[in-house]
Amino acid sequence: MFSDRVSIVLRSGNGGDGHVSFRREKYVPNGGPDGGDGGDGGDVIFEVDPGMTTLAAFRHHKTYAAGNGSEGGKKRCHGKRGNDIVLQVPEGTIIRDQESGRIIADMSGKDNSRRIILHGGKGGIGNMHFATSTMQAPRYAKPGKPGIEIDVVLELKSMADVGLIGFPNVGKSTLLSRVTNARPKIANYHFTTLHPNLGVVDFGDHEDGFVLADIPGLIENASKGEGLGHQFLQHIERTRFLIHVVDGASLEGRSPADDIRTINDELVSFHEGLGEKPQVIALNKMDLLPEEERQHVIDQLREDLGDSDIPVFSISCATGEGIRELLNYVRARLAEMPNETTVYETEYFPEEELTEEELPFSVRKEKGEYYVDGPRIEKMLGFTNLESEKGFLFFERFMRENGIEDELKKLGAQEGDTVHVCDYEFEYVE
Ligand SMILES: Nc1nc2c(ncn2[C@@H]2O[C@H](COP(=O)(O)OP(=O)(O)OP(=O)(O)O)[C@@H](O)[C@H]2O)c(=O)[nH]1
Ligand SMILES: [Mg+2]
Repeated sequence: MFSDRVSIVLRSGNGGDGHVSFRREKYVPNGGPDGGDGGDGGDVIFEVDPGMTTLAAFRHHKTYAAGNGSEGGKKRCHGKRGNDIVLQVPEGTIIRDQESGRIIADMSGKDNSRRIILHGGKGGIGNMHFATSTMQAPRYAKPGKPGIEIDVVLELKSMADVGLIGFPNVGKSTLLSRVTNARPKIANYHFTTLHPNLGVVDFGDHEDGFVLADIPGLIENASKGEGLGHQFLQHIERTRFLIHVVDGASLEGRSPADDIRTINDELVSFHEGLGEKPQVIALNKMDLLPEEERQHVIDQLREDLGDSDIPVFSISCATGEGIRELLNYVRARLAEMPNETTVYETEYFPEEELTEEELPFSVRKEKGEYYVDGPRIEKMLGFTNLESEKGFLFFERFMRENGIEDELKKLGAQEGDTVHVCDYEFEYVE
Protein backbone atom coordinates (compact mmCIF):
# COMPACT_ATOMS: atom_id res chain seq x y z
CA MET A 1 0.00 0.00 0.00
CA PHE A 2 2.82 2.40 0.87
CA SER A 3 5.44 2.63 -1.76
CA ASP A 4 7.50 5.72 -1.28
CA ARG A 5 10.42 3.75 0.07
CA VAL A 6 11.54 0.48 -1.48
CA SER A 7 14.64 -1.71 -1.19
CA ILE A 8 16.01 -3.19 -4.36
CA VAL A 9 19.20 -4.74 -5.70
CA LEU A 10 21.06 -3.27 -8.67
CA ARG A 11 23.57 -5.15 -10.73
CA SER A 12 25.61 -3.97 -13.67
CA GLY A 13 26.67 -6.44 -16.33
CA ASN A 14 29.92 -8.40 -16.35
CA GLY A 15 32.38 -7.65 -19.09
CA GLY A 16 32.78 -10.42 -21.68
CA ASP A 17 36.07 -12.30 -21.80
CA GLY A 18 38.69 -11.60 -24.40
CA HIS A 19 39.13 -14.39 -26.94
CA VAL A 20 42.11 -16.52 -27.87
CA SER A 21 42.31 -17.56 -31.50
CA PHE A 22 44.74 -17.60 -34.43
CA ARG A 23 44.29 -16.69 -38.00
CA ARG A 24 44.02 -19.73 -40.24
CA GLU A 25 44.82 -19.00 -43.83
CA LYS A 26 45.72 -21.14 -46.74
CA TYR A 27 49.45 -21.52 -47.13
CA VAL A 28 50.07 -19.67 -43.90
CA PRO A 29 51.03 -22.27 -41.32
CA ASN A 30 50.95 -20.05 -38.27
CA GLY A 31 48.57 -17.16 -38.55
CA GLY A 32 48.80 -14.31 -36.06
CA PRO A 33 46.60 -14.03 -33.01
CA ASP A 34 43.17 -12.69 -33.91
CA GLY A 35 41.06 -13.15 -30.75
CA GLY A 36 38.75 -10.15 -30.29
CA ASP A 37 37.86 -8.21 -27.16
CA GLY A 38 34.93 -9.02 -24.92
CA GLY A 39 32.00 -6.60 -24.89
CA ASP A 40 31.51 -4.30 -21.90
CA GLY A 41 28.79 -5.14 -19.41
CA GLY A 42 25.60 -3.05 -19.48
CA ASP A 43 25.08 -0.06 -17.17
CA VAL A 44 22.36 0.52 -14.61
CA ILE A 45 20.70 3.81 -15.50
CA PHE A 46 17.98 5.80 -13.75
CA GLU A 47 15.68 8.11 -15.63
CA VAL A 48 12.98 10.49 -14.45
CA ASP A 49 9.52 9.81 -15.83
CA PRO A 50 7.50 13.00 -15.31
CA GLY A 51 4.27 11.00 -15.37
CA MET A 52 5.18 8.87 -12.36
CA THR A 53 4.19 9.88 -8.85
CA THR A 54 4.99 6.82 -6.73
CA LEU A 55 7.54 4.03 -6.50
CA ALA A 56 4.79 1.41 -6.64
CA ALA A 57 6.32 -0.08 -9.79
CA PHE A 58 9.25 -1.39 -7.74
CA ARG A 59 7.23 -3.22 -5.15
CA HIS A 60 7.05 -6.64 -6.68
CA HIS A 61 10.46 -6.99 -8.13
CA LYS A 62 13.69 -7.09 -6.21
CA THR A 63 16.70 -7.35 -8.51
CA TYR A 64 17.41 -5.18 -11.53
CA ALA A 65 20.30 -6.42 -13.60
CA ALA A 66 21.91 -5.12 -16.77
CA GLY A 67 23.08 -7.59 -19.39
CA ASN A 68 26.53 -9.16 -19.51
CA GLY A 69 28.93 -8.43 -22.34
CA SER A 70 29.59 -11.31 -24.74
CA GLU A 71 32.91 -12.98 -25.24
CA GLY A 72 35.15 -11.73 -28.04
CA GLY A 73 35.29 -13.88 -31.15
CA LYS A 74 37.79 -15.03 -33.68
CA LYS A 75 38.79 -12.83 -36.59
CA ARG A 76 39.10 -9.90 -34.22
CA CYS A 77 35.37 -9.93 -33.53
CA HIS A 78 34.38 -7.63 -30.72
CA GLY A 79 31.91 -9.17 -28.26
CA LYS A 80 28.47 -7.59 -28.03
CA ARG A 81 27.99 -5.00 -25.31
CA GLY A 82 25.57 -6.04 -22.55
CA ASN A 83 22.18 -4.33 -22.55
CA ASP A 84 21.77 -1.41 -20.20
CA ILE A 85 18.89 -1.49 -17.80
CA VAL A 86 16.97 1.78 -17.53
CA LEU A 87 14.82 2.27 -14.45
CA GLN A 88 12.11 4.93 -14.63
CA VAL A 89 11.40 6.78 -11.40
CA PRO A 90 9.35 9.80 -10.39
CA GLU A 91 11.17 13.10 -10.09
CA GLY A 92 12.43 13.56 -6.55
CA THR A 93 13.54 9.96 -6.08
CA ILE A 94 16.63 9.56 -3.95
CA ILE A 95 18.83 6.49 -4.33
CA ARG A 96 20.74 5.49 -1.22
CA ASP A 97 23.26 2.83 -0.40
CA GLN A 98 21.28 0.52 1.84
CA GLU A 99 24.04 -0.24 4.29
CA SER A 100 25.38 3.25 4.98
CA GLY A 101 22.27 5.23 4.11
CA ARG A 102 24.44 7.60 2.08
CA ILE A 103 23.02 9.20 -1.05
CA ILE A 104 24.11 7.85 -4.42
CA ALA A 105 21.89 10.13 -6.49
CA ASP A 106 19.01 12.54 -6.20
CA MET A 107 16.88 12.32 -9.31
CA SER A 108 15.65 15.87 -9.26
CA GLY A 109 16.44 19.15 -10.90
CA LYS A 110 17.35 19.73 -14.53
CA ASP A 111 20.72 18.00 -14.49
CA ASN A 112 19.57 14.77 -12.97
CA SER A 113 16.90 13.48 -15.28
CA ARG A 114 19.18 10.65 -16.38
CA ARG A 115 22.06 9.20 -14.38
CA ILE A 116 24.29 6.20 -14.80
CA ILE A 117 24.35 4.66 -11.35
CA LEU A 118 26.53 1.63 -12.02
CA HIS A 119 28.82 1.05 -14.97
CA GLY A 120 29.13 -2.39 -16.42
CA GLY A 121 32.44 -4.24 -16.07
CA LYS A 122 34.76 -3.73 -19.00
CA GLY A 123 35.29 -6.47 -21.53
CA GLY A 124 38.65 -8.26 -21.44
CA ILE A 125 41.02 -7.78 -24.35
CA GLY A 126 41.56 -10.55 -26.83
CA ASN A 127 44.87 -12.13 -27.71
CA MET A 128 45.13 -10.05 -30.88
CA HIS A 129 46.58 -7.34 -28.66
CA PHE A 130 49.32 -9.54 -27.32
CA ALA A 131 51.34 -10.07 -30.43
CA THR A 132 54.78 -8.73 -29.75
CA SER A 133 58.09 -9.33 -31.44
CA THR A 134 59.17 -11.69 -28.68
CA MET A 135 55.92 -13.58 -28.38
CA GLN A 136 54.30 -14.32 -31.68
CA ALA A 137 51.66 -16.74 -30.51
CA PRO A 138 50.11 -15.52 -27.30
CA ARG A 139 47.74 -18.10 -25.86
CA TYR A 140 46.14 -15.81 -23.36
CA ALA A 141 43.52 -13.11 -23.34
CA LYS A 142 42.08 -11.14 -20.45
CA PRO A 143 38.88 -12.10 -18.66
CA GLY A 144 36.10 -9.53 -18.52
CA LYS A 145 35.75 -7.48 -15.34
CA PRO A 146 32.84 -8.32 -13.13
CA GLY A 147 29.93 -5.92 -12.81
CA ILE A 148 28.91 -4.40 -9.49
CA GLU A 149 26.03 -5.40 -7.29
CA ILE A 150 24.65 -3.15 -4.55
CA ASP A 151 21.61 -3.01 -2.32
CA VAL A 152 19.90 0.35 -2.51
CA VAL A 153 16.89 2.07 -1.08
CA LEU A 154 14.75 4.28 -3.27
CA GLU A 155 12.99 7.03 -1.43
CA LEU A 156 10.65 9.60 -2.86
CA LYS A 157 10.87 13.16 -1.61
CA SER A 158 8.26 15.27 -3.34
CA MET A 159 9.20 18.28 -5.40
CA ALA A 160 6.87 20.82 -3.81
CA ASP A 161 7.38 24.42 -2.71
CA VAL A 162 4.79 24.24 0.00
CA GLY A 163 3.61 21.33 2.14
CA LEU A 164 0.29 20.83 3.87
CA ILE A 165 0.70 19.23 7.27
CA GLY A 166 -1.64 18.39 10.11
CA PHE A 167 -3.50 15.62 11.88
CA PRO A 168 -5.64 13.24 9.84
CA ASN A 169 -9.07 14.44 8.73
CA VAL A 170 -8.47 18.17 9.25
CA GLY A 171 -9.05 19.03 5.59
CA LYS A 172 -5.61 19.05 3.96
CA SER A 173 -6.74 17.27 0.83
CA THR A 174 -9.88 19.37 0.66
CA LEU A 175 -7.74 22.50 0.66
CA LEU A 176 -5.47 21.09 -2.06
CA SER A 177 -8.45 20.23 -4.22
CA ARG A 178 -9.92 23.72 -3.76
CA VAL A 179 -6.84 25.63 -4.81
CA THR A 180 -5.26 23.38 -7.44
CA ASN A 181 -6.36 21.08 -10.20
CA ALA A 182 -5.35 18.04 -8.13
CA ARG A 183 -8.19 15.69 -7.27
CA PRO A 184 -7.15 13.84 -4.11
CA LYS A 185 -9.46 11.49 -2.30
CA ILE A 186 -11.43 13.27 0.42
CA ALA A 187 -13.41 11.48 3.11
CA ASN A 188 -14.45 11.81 6.67
CA TYR A 189 -12.03 9.33 8.22
CA HIS A 190 -8.38 9.15 9.18
CA PHE A 191 -5.64 8.34 6.68
CA THR A 192 -7.74 8.91 3.63
CA THR A 193 -4.61 10.11 1.92
CA LEU A 194 -1.88 7.50 1.59
CA HIS A 195 0.38 9.16 -0.94
CA PRO A 196 1.29 12.77 -1.30
CA ASN A 197 -0.69 14.60 -3.94
CA LEU A 198 0.81 17.53 -5.77
CA GLY A 199 -1.00 20.42 -7.37
CA VAL A 200 -0.07 23.77 -8.82
CA VAL A 201 -1.58 26.87 -7.28
CA ASP A 202 -2.15 29.15 -10.24
CA PHE A 203 -3.04 32.72 -9.39
CA GLY A 204 -4.15 33.41 -12.92
CA ASP A 205 -2.31 36.73 -12.99
CA HIS A 206 0.76 35.67 -14.98
CA GLU A 207 2.82 35.68 -11.82
CA ASP A 208 4.47 32.57 -10.53
CA GLY A 209 2.26 30.12 -8.75
CA PHE A 210 3.67 27.38 -6.55
CA VAL A 211 3.54 23.64 -6.15
CA LEU A 212 1.54 22.51 -3.16
CA ALA A 213 1.77 19.01 -1.67
CA ASP A 214 -0.81 17.35 0.46
CA ILE A 215 0.66 14.60 2.59
CA PRO A 216 -1.01 11.92 4.68
CA GLY A 217 -2.05 12.94 8.18
CA LEU A 218 0.58 12.99 10.91
CA ILE A 219 0.06 11.74 14.44
CA GLU A 220 1.98 11.74 17.67
CA ASN A 221 5.26 9.79 17.33
CA ALA A 222 5.20 10.14 13.54
CA SER A 223 8.91 10.93 13.77
CA LYS A 224 9.44 7.49 15.32
CA GLY A 225 7.65 5.93 12.42
CA GLU A 226 4.20 5.72 13.97
CA GLY A 227 1.42 5.79 11.39
CA LEU A 228 4.24 5.41 8.85
CA GLY A 229 5.32 8.89 9.74
CA HIS A 230 8.78 8.52 8.20
CA GLN A 231 7.40 7.95 4.78
CA PHE A 232 5.14 10.93 5.11
CA LEU A 233 7.64 13.31 6.61
CA GLN A 234 10.26 12.65 3.95
CA HIS A 235 7.89 14.31 1.49
CA ILE A 236 8.07 17.73 3.06
CA GLU A 237 11.84 17.86 3.38
CA ARG A 238 12.28 19.75 0.13
CA THR A 239 9.48 22.25 0.73
CA ARG A 240 10.28 25.84 1.57
CA PHE A 241 7.13 26.59 3.47
CA LEU A 242 4.48 24.72 5.42
CA ILE A 243 0.77 25.31 5.79
CA HIS A 244 -0.22 23.78 9.08
CA VAL A 245 -3.88 22.83 8.86
CA VAL A 246 -5.91 22.41 12.06
CA ASP A 247 -9.53 21.72 12.75
CA GLY A 248 -10.85 25.02 14.12
CA ALA A 249 -14.17 23.44 15.05
CA SER A 250 -12.41 20.77 17.18
CA LEU A 251 -14.75 18.13 15.79
CA GLU A 252 -12.66 15.35 17.27
CA GLY A 253 -12.36 16.96 20.67
CA ARG A 254 -8.69 18.03 20.42
CA SER A 255 -7.61 21.63 20.81
CA PRO A 256 -5.98 23.36 17.83
CA ALA A 257 -3.04 24.53 19.94
CA ASP A 258 -2.30 21.00 21.19
CA ASP A 259 -2.44 19.67 17.65
CA ILE A 260 0.01 22.27 16.45
CA ARG A 261 2.46 21.66 19.24
CA THR A 262 2.28 17.88 18.80
CA ILE A 263 2.97 18.04 15.09
CA ASN A 264 5.71 20.64 15.43
CA ASP A 265 7.45 18.47 18.01
CA GLU A 266 7.33 15.61 15.53
CA LEU A 267 8.86 17.76 12.81
CA VAL A 268 11.77 18.70 15.05
CA SER A 269 12.33 15.10 16.16
CA PHE A 270 12.33 13.85 12.60
CA HIS A 271 14.83 16.36 11.37
CA GLU A 272 15.83 19.65 12.89
CA GLY A 273 15.54 21.44 9.57
CA LEU A 274 11.87 20.55 9.35
CA GLY A 275 11.13 22.35 12.59
CA GLU A 276 12.80 25.45 11.21
CA LYS A 277 10.72 25.73 8.07
CA PRO A 278 8.51 28.79 8.13
CA GLN A 279 4.86 27.99 8.70
CA VAL A 280 1.46 29.53 8.66
CA ILE A 281 -1.55 28.12 10.49
CA ALA A 282 -4.78 27.52 8.59
CA LEU A 283 -7.57 27.22 11.10
CA ASN A 284 -9.99 25.22 8.96
CA LYS A 285 -13.66 24.20 9.14
CA MET A 286 -14.56 27.58 10.58
CA ASP A 287 -17.92 27.39 8.75
CA LEU A 288 -18.99 24.89 11.39
CA LEU A 289 -18.75 27.47 14.14
CA PRO A 290 -21.41 30.09 14.74
CA GLU A 291 -20.19 33.50 13.63
CA GLU A 292 -19.91 34.88 17.14
CA GLU A 293 -17.64 32.02 18.27
CA ARG A 294 -15.07 32.30 15.47
CA GLN A 295 -13.16 35.28 16.77
CA HIS A 296 -13.06 33.67 20.16
CA VAL A 297 -11.45 30.51 18.74
CA ILE A 298 -8.85 32.55 16.88
CA ASP A 299 -8.02 34.62 19.97
CA GLN A 300 -7.85 31.51 22.12
CA LEU A 301 -5.40 29.85 19.71
CA ARG A 302 -3.18 32.94 19.62
CA GLU A 303 -3.19 33.02 23.39
CA ASP A 304 -2.44 29.30 23.67
CA LEU A 305 0.48 29.62 21.30
CA GLY A 306 1.93 32.28 23.57
CA ASP A 307 4.89 34.14 22.13
CA SER A 308 5.01 32.06 18.95
CA ASP A 309 4.80 34.39 15.98
CA ILE A 310 3.27 31.93 13.52
CA PRO A 311 0.53 33.80 11.67
CA VAL A 312 -3.00 32.38 11.91
CA PHE A 313 -5.55 32.43 9.06
CA SER A 314 -9.13 31.47 9.62
CA ILE A 315 -10.48 29.56 6.62
CA SER A 316 -13.20 27.24 5.43
CA CYS A 317 -12.62 24.77 2.66
CA ALA A 318 -16.39 24.33 2.50
CA THR A 319 -17.22 27.98 1.74
CA GLY A 320 -13.83 29.16 0.49
CA GLU A 321 -13.66 31.89 3.08
CA GLY A 322 -10.20 33.15 3.96
CA ILE A 323 -8.41 30.97 1.40
CA ARG A 324 -7.43 33.76 -0.97
CA GLU A 325 -5.80 35.72 1.88
CA LEU A 326 -3.94 32.62 2.99
CA LEU A 327 -2.58 31.92 -0.50
CA ASN A 328 -1.56 35.52 -1.09
CA TYR A 329 0.33 35.50 2.17
CA VAL A 330 2.14 32.26 1.26
CA ARG A 331 3.04 33.59 -2.15
CA ALA A 332 4.44 36.80 -0.69
CA ARG A 333 6.58 34.86 1.76
CA LEU A 334 7.87 32.54 -0.97
CA ALA A 335 8.80 35.55 -3.07
CA GLU A 336 11.15 36.65 -0.30
CA MET A 337 12.95 33.32 -0.25
CA PRO A 338 15.54 32.04 -2.68
CA ASN A 339 13.73 30.06 -5.34
CA GLU A 340 15.80 26.95 -5.54
CA THR A 341 14.80 23.37 -5.12
CA THR A 342 16.85 21.40 -2.67
CA VAL A 343 18.86 18.83 -4.54
CA TYR A 344 20.73 16.44 -2.28
CA GLU A 345 24.39 15.91 -3.00
CA THR A 346 25.96 12.61 -3.78
CA GLU A 347 27.69 11.17 -0.74
CA TYR A 348 28.38 7.68 -1.95
CA PHE A 349 30.13 6.64 -5.15
CA PRO A 350 29.59 2.90 -5.49
CA GLU A 351 32.50 2.40 -7.85
CA GLU A 352 35.00 4.38 -5.82
CA GLU A 353 33.77 2.79 -2.65
CA LEU A 354 34.68 -0.61 -4.01
CA THR A 355 38.22 0.43 -4.81
CA GLU A 356 38.64 1.46 -1.21
CA GLU A 357 38.85 -2.15 -0.16
CA GLU A 358 42.41 -2.84 0.90
CA LEU A 359 43.49 -4.74 -2.19
CA PRO A 360 47.22 -4.90 -2.94
CA PHE A 361 49.07 -3.24 -5.78
CA SER A 362 52.68 -2.74 -6.72
CA VAL A 363 54.80 -0.10 -8.39
CA ARG A 364 58.19 -1.08 -9.79
CA LYS A 365 60.89 -0.05 -12.23
CA GLU A 366 62.30 -2.37 -14.85
CA LYS A 367 64.75 -1.46 -17.61
CA GLY A 368 63.95 2.20 -17.37
CA GLU A 369 60.19 1.73 -17.54
CA TYR A 370 57.64 1.72 -14.76
CA TYR A 371 55.02 -0.90 -13.99
CA VAL A 372 51.93 -0.38 -11.86
CA ASP A 373 49.69 -3.38 -11.31
CA GLY A 374 47.89 -5.61 -8.86
CA PRO A 375 44.27 -6.44 -8.03
CA ARG A 376 43.50 -2.96 -6.78
CA ILE A 377 44.48 -1.33 -10.04
CA GLU A 378 42.71 -3.99 -12.07
CA LYS A 379 39.56 -3.46 -10.11
CA MET A 380 39.65 0.28 -10.69
CA LEU A 381 40.35 -0.10 -14.40
CA GLY A 382 37.53 -2.61 -14.58
CA PHE A 383 34.94 0.12 -14.47
CA THR A 384 36.81 3.24 -15.40
CA ASN A 385 36.44 4.45 -18.92
CA LEU A 386 39.76 6.13 -19.63
CA GLU A 387 38.41 7.54 -22.86
CA SER A 388 35.87 9.73 -21.10
CA GLU A 389 37.04 12.89 -19.43
CA LYS A 390 35.31 12.03 -16.18
CA GLY A 391 36.80 8.57 -16.18
CA PHE A 392 40.26 9.90 -16.81
CA LEU A 393 39.99 12.47 -14.04
CA PHE A 394 38.91 9.72 -11.70
CA PHE A 395 41.90 7.65 -12.80
CA GLU A 396 44.29 10.53 -12.08
CA ARG A 397 42.78 11.08 -8.68
CA PHE A 398 43.00 7.39 -7.93
CA MET A 399 46.71 7.41 -8.79
CA ARG A 400 47.27 10.37 -6.56
CA GLU A 401 45.18 9.29 -3.61
CA ASN A 402 46.61 5.81 -3.53
CA GLY A 403 50.13 7.19 -3.34
CA ILE A 404 51.06 5.76 -6.75
CA GLU A 405 52.21 9.11 -8.05
CA ASP A 406 54.51 9.60 -5.08
CA GLU A 407 55.85 6.10 -5.48
CA LEU A 408 56.72 6.74 -9.14
CA LYS A 409 58.45 9.95 -8.21
CA LYS A 410 60.46 8.14 -5.55
CA LEU A 411 61.58 5.56 -8.08
CA GLY A 412 62.86 8.44 -10.17
CA ALA A 413 60.22 8.77 -12.89
CA GLN A 414 60.97 11.65 -15.23
CA GLU A 415 58.85 13.56 -17.68
CA GLY A 416 58.34 11.42 -20.79
CA ASP A 417 59.11 8.06 -19.16
CA THR A 418 56.86 5.13 -19.96
CA VAL A 419 54.49 3.93 -17.28
CA HIS A 420 52.58 0.68 -17.74
CA VAL A 421 49.38 0.54 -15.75
CA CYS A 422 48.17 -3.03 -16.20
CA ASP A 423 47.60 -3.24 -19.96
CA TYR A 424 47.68 0.47 -20.58
CA GLU A 425 50.72 2.49 -21.43
CA PHE A 426 51.15 6.12 -20.42
CA GLU A 427 53.74 8.77 -20.71
CA TYR A 428 54.76 10.15 -17.34
CA VAL A 429 53.98 13.83 -16.87
CA GLU A 430 54.89 15.83 -13.79
N1 LIG B 1 -17.55 21.58 7.14
C1 LIG B 1 -16.35 21.46 6.66
N2 LIG B 1 -15.87 20.25 6.37
C2 LIG B 1 -14.62 20.18 5.86
C3 LIG B 1 -13.83 21.32 5.61
N3 LIG B 1 -12.64 20.91 5.11
C4 LIG B 1 -12.69 19.56 5.03
N4 LIG B 1 -13.88 19.11 5.48
C5 LIG B 1 -14.30 17.70 5.58
O1 LIG B 1 -13.40 17.03 6.47
C6 LIG B 1 -13.22 15.66 6.07
C7 LIG B 1 -11.76 15.35 5.93
O2 LIG B 1 -11.22 16.06 4.84
P1 LIG B 1 -9.88 15.61 4.08
O3 LIG B 1 -9.54 16.73 3.17
O4 LIG B 1 -10.03 14.26 3.54
O5 LIG B 1 -8.89 15.61 5.32
P2 LIG B 1 -7.32 15.29 5.33
O6 LIG B 1 -6.68 16.23 6.27
O7 LIG B 1 -6.80 15.26 3.96
O8 LIG B 1 -7.34 13.84 5.97
P3 LIG B 1 -6.24 12.64 5.83
O9 LIG B 1 -5.94 12.46 4.41
O10 LIG B 1 -6.91 11.49 6.43
O11 LIG B 1 -5.06 13.08 6.63
C8 LIG B 1 -14.01 15.51 4.78
O12 LIG B 1 -15.25 14.93 5.07
C9 LIG B 1 -14.17 16.94 4.28
O13 LIG B 1 -15.34 17.11 3.50
C10 LIG B 1 -14.39 22.59 5.95
O14 LIG B 1 -13.77 23.66 5.80
N5 LIG B 1 -15.63 22.59 6.47
MG1 LIG C 1 -5.99 13.78 2.92
